[in-house]
Amino acid sequence: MSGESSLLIDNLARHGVSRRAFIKYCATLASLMALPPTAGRAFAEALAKASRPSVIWLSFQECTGCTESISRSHTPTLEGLIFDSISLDYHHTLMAAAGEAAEAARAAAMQANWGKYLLVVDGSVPMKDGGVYSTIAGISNHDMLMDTVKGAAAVVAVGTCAAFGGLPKAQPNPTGAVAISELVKDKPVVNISGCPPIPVVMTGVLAHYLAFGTLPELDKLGRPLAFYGETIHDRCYRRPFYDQGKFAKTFDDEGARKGWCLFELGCKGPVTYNVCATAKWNDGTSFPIESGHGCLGCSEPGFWDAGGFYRALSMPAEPLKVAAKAVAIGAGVGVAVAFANRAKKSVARTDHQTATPADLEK
Ligand code: FSX
Repeated sequence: MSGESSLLIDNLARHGVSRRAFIKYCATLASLMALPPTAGRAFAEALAKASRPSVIWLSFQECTGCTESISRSHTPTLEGLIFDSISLDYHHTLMAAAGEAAEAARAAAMQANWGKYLLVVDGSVPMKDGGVYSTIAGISNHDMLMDTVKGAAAVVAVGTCAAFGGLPKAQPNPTGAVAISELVKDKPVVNISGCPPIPVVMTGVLAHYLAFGTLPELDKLGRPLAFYGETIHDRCYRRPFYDQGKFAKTFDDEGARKGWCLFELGCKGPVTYNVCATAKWNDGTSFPIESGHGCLGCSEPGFWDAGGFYRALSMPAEPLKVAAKAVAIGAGVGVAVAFANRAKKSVARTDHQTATPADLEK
């Protein structure tokens, strides 16, 4: 080992990342989390002083879309994330080793960082027939998860498959797929849902852990409130058309051409919590509704069976009664306080929702 500093800011500098670019990344995250400007700077300072934690990433029943998504993360890039922000000691999809060599790397990472490493999991776990439907190096997903979680500080369930069961759990669920939180009961589990999740949400949770050594405030489904505190509908640029009662009736009628609300074409934005409408995809280029297709509700429990993609929700086509409760956050308030207030604001809004995820099942 060299005597090089393990501080994040020093690692970034060694890899040619300027302080300016780093501050810009922190400002982007702070903005997505609705933190006040001064909190963004405090966030940057805390993150700069962070050391690299060890991360072990297990992939079970999934389509690799989650890894594909984070590898498209614009700031930091996946390379930056691996080499500068975290020490990714095991990731089957990305590492060169396989089989016994990969398992040796997992064991070594666990032993060297016992009690401190973050365990990231994507994909659900097959429980039927002794878990034979998905194995790695002859080890069932269940056994690998339960073995690896023993020395973990916390678990991050990435993607709706890991968070809620997702596509593998869709009827008739031939493998008996279950979510990570159904198996892990003695460690904190953060659910970063979405099929796949938005890259900046994944890196945001890791950045929060790096900066403060804690996991962010979560909603009742275990998701970070900063990103899942409001519905797609609440942040959608087509929302004014919903409020005016202007709806597209087909995908090629006049309303569709004018960009009216897609509610009657089955958009699940009113009952789906995520930041797609503001963070967007592909470096902030667009998101499904901006491309003319309704939200599928992929970040909610019950996706895919409960989607009913082209069936409208059974809720009134009138403006949602959302609490217009202002949350005053003083400019001098610290980041932790800002997060807490953000959580309260989100809960207040949730309390006033007229539709719930249960609508997805109708
Ligand atoms: Fe699932 Fe992810 Fe959808 Fe795919 O790892 S959330 S099927 S994007 O790949 O798990």
